[in-house]
Amino acid sequence: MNYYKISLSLFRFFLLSVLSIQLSFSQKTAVSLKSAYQDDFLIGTALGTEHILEKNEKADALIKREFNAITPENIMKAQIIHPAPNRYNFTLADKYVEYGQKNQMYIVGHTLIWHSQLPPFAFKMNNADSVRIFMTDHINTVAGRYAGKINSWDVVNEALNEDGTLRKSVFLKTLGEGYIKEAFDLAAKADPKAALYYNDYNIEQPAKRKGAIDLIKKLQASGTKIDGVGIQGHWSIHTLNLKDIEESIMEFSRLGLKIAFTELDLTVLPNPWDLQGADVNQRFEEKPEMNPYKDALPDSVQTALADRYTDLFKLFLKHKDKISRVTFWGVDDKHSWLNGFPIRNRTNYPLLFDRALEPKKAYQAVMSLKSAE
Ligand code: 9MR
Repeated sequence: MNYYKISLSLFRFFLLSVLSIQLSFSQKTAVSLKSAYQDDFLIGTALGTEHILEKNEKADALIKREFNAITPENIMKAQIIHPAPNRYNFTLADKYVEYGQKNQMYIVGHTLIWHSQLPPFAFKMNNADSVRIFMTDHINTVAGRYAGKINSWDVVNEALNEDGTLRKSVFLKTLGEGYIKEAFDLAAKADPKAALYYNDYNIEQPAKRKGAIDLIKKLQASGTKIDGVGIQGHWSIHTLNLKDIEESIMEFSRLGLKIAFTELDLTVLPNPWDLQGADVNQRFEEKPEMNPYKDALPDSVQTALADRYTDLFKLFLKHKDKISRVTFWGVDDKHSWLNGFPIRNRTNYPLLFDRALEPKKAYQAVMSLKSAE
């Protein structure tokens, strides 16, 4: 009898130990970026038309497995969604929002007011009235249509020059600097539930950061709702500046804002002109020496990319209480805009998934930060 009881409790003990080992194993070995970082911040990706239409089964499975936030890379830009004064084209944007809803993803709207990718008619606007009509109609119609469905809007995109002054866009020239407040107020009214962000590149750099801080302080002082700042994060493995990024996280968060890294990618290609950022109007001539990894990425560069991503995500984790989301600008290397900018037809490797949609060393590096915690 005693012998029977002892073996029963030994058996129970054994069973419980196996179960708890299994449990802690499954907690430590997350199967995706979004599950690894679920207690920290959202992990997003930018979707192209082919992703929204679920054209490629492997890409589709990858997106649903790895990411819990999405941004439309192009299809919500005014040029596409608002091609003529009284004409809107919502086909793809509707599909994008449905895609996010059915997959329970955090849905970002990108972007309401941007000087670039405007429809041809908007470039012809030359007085305050016509620009105000465009802006009001655009924000009311687009943000209004998706009210309650979009979780966060990039309300104004790239309003600043590198020295922190305001970019002389059609909006600034006709409406003055008040256009930024007008845009945020219109968005807050059209979709009161969406988180409203100011989004820009290089705003981690001191001069431009100061411009962004001044702009945000003015909005706040005037009672305008602004919830966060999007630091785009188009960086390079050669020049990544963690100090600037950390200072920006601290300074923007002191304004009471959430920080999102909205368009993260790390170019590995040479950049002799020391070009930084993402001004889509800059292009440089094609030269073979500017495309050194045409056929494959050497191990040393693959490792350097993984190391820079490790540095970045360590910093993000250190400040996870201030960060709402980290979104990669694209799903995989083949799909990245950096294959065509600032020089056309190059082979770049800026993301965590390769051209065959397989995870790279950089992916393992980002994942292993969490299993090591
Ligand atoms: O990745 C986008 C690329 O496909 C477009 O051709 C380009 C112009 O619309 O915009 C790219 O995305 C930009 C984003 O919307 C705003 N920040 C800079 C991004 C890279 O240029």
